[in-house]
Amino acid sequence: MARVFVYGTLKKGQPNYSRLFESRNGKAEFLASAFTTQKYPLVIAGKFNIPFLLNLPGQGHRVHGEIYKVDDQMLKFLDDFESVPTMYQRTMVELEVKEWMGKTDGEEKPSPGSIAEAFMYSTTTYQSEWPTLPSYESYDSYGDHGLNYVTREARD
Ligand code: PCA
Repeated sequence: MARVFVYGTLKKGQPNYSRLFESRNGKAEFLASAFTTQKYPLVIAGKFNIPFLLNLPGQGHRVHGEIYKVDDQMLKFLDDFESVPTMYQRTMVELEVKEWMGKTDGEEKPSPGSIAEAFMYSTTTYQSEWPTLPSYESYDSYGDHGLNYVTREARD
């Protein structure tokens, strides 16, 4: 079992959320809403409007997202889906819990403001202009920016 922090298209209501709940991919369980303790640039880039969290701590915003508990099969599926290690790298991130909703197997529920750690899909290999793109605190594919994510199925 592992914890994964998602900030992009895998969040609830976003275009890839359903991948977390396709049983052939493995298992996932929502644990908490959270945000990064450090600031990072979260930009939307490329012709498919893909969200990327650039591994440049200190720039941008404290990024909001969701923590899921996943089994090994789902972690492998996500690594593959996110094209690790070429497109994204799976790194550890420190988070501040907003609201813990999930089970904790006997332990006390982490309270709002407590610190948690999880994997996330960030990128260390990006184009030089990406850090100058607008950065977002909370990703929404359907936001005012008009940069709707282009799903895999819709790419040619
Ligand atoms: N999927 C991963 C990384 C960016 C994306 O769109 C996520 O939601 O965290």
